[in-house]
Amino acid sequence: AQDYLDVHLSPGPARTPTGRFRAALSRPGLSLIAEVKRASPSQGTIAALDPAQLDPARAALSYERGGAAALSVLTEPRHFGGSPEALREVVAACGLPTLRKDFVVHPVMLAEAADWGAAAALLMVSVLGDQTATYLRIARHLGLDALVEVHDEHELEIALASGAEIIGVNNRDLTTLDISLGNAPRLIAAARAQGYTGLLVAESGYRNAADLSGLYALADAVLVGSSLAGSGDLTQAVRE
Ligand code: IGP
Repeated sequence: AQDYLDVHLSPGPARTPTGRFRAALSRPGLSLIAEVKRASPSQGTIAALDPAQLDPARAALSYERGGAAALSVLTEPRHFGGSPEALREVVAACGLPTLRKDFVVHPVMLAEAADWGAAAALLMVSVLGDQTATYLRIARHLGLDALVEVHDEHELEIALASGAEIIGVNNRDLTTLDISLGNAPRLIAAARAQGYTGLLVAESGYRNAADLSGLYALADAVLVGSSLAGSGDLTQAVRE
């Protein structure tokens, strides 16, 4: 049955995994994944202090100069102001490994990510449920790393059982949009306590260097979006 799935759900040619996204996150210290995002359900259109930041490629280059290890680009248009072009432009302009950030609900979205030059794609356990392991296999077949996102204990169990090599814990509850900065540390500690040896990423709601202080001894990477568009000091903070 798995062979059938691998053949029939894999909508693109097999590619050799580069592991570039994973390698960038596994460097010593807290790696920054900087997110290119124009809008969000919680904030509406994100105001940029510097209008140049509204151009995806220019934003990406400034994040690279600021010390980001990897990039995340929203491709979802309706709620996040994203587009395939934003991802392609970022990949063309910037050498950092880049994640396709979208609500992946079909394998073809992973083939698109690979075609557009992404090194990784987001897989949300809240969306994929017990299909997460299947989507992970398809991502690997296409040469992509996967960031498997969870928000609570139940989703963490599914992610751990799926064989995910990178697990992200979202501080934002996507049903209420509420942020709780204690959520990522709590679930990251729970994953380590269960012997998980993969990479762990804290996601969402970080506004300044002080917000990151609890993460250094705990997480491999932090994913920051909105606050980078408005202020330049977080990339500096993470590099030091
Ligand atoms: C970034 P913030 O609060 O720094 O802008 O958050 C990122 O974590 C957030 O955009 C995000 C997201 C998602 C967006 C996390 N998981 C899933 C869309 C879909």
